[in-house]
Amino acid sequence: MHTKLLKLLEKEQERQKSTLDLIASENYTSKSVRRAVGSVFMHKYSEGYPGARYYEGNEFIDDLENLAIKMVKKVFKVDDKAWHVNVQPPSGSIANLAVYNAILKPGDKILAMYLPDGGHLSHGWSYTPTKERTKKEKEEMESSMVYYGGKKKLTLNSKIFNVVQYKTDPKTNLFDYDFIRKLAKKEKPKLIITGGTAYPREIDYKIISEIAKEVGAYYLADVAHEAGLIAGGAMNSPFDYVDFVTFTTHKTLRGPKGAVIMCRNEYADKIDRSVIPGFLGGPLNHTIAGITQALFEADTNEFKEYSARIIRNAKALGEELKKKGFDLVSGGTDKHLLVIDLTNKKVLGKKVSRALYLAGIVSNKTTVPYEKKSPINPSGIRLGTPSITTRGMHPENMSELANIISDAVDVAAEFRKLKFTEFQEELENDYRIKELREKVRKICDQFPIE
Ligand code: DSN
Repeated sequence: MHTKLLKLLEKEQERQKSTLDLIASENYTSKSVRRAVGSVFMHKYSEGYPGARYYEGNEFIDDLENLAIKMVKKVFKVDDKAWHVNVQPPSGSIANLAVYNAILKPGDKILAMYLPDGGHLSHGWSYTPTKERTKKEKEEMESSMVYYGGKKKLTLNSKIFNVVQYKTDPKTNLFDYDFIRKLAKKEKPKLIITGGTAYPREIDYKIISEIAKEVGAYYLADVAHEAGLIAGGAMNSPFDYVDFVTFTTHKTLRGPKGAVIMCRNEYADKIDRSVIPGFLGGPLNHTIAGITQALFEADTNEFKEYSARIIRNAKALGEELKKKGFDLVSGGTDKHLLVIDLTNKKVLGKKVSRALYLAGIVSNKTTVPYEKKSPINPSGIRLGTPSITTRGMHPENMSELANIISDAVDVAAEFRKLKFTEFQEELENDYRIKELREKVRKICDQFPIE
């Protein structure tokens, strides 16, 4: 390897080893997953599907893709005859677009979760810049429970489809299923989507499927965040209720970055033709190999225990943070992530996530429900436990972690009035942040990664 590249690789390895990753959508893969991804599978072109490829030389790639599909069905415990699997989408966004492309026509209506409440860009997002917003749009963004979008169509799907978004209840930050039912009856969407990146609670797939049936809509559950927790039996499975499931493979499922579409068999051809030639040329066979290895790892009792512990850790961390006066969106979590509204701490997400990073804790800023600030400097941070659980941490370790987080936020609050660069300089030199950084290093040594 070229020394310049090797140096970067070593630096990134050291960064990962010596920091605690609390980004809810990340994880550490096993050496075996990394070996599969770094393998000769990456050299091969294999446009098409097993048994029907455009290029020669695909006999083992066919076996690989069939094995991946078999393992997806096994791990998610779906009826082999009722469900179809496509393991080729390179990302969750492409997987979602491929579902829309398979079943919708331009102009069709999609009902999905509001992005700032924790939905996802790939479910459609448009907005009107603050200065140009009408009173009605302002009200829609800040207090209404439904959002009809703005002038600026930021994502391809919002340019093609008519996206309406439901929000959480402003008092509880939970979904109000009666409201979603009324909205669906009024809007008559062609597709209802659930799932996203920052809704800390279980989603009631059964109720949404009933609503979808009542209004004649397809139902897509995007379980990118929950996939590993569903595979491990720690969260409810959507498969009895939905038409389509999409998920990424690198979050709680602990594989390489990639994605999977699952659909009821009747949509198999539409989905496959939507993925290729609709979106892809050759699939990333090395990624499919890594996903297959991750699925074998997910098909074990260890993984079952791991996925349950991710949630126990998140709950324990949430409780410890609450003791420190942190305000958790929806009051807690049913899964692997916590969304903290920092409004009462008087310092916003951008500065807090930087303060935590300087202390060795990697997180991300996030919007909170009914967000009033810009997404560039939103009111919240999101914390997740998949990676620290992979490191071997348990609920009893969460109090120490909460103390470090709380102390770092206190320091951030002290310097909150400084401009961002000055704030960062001040914190880099602050002895308290340095002490916290040392504590984090010790935890990293105590719970090493492979
Ligand atoms: N970027 C992912 C997340 O952090 O949740 C979603 O795509």
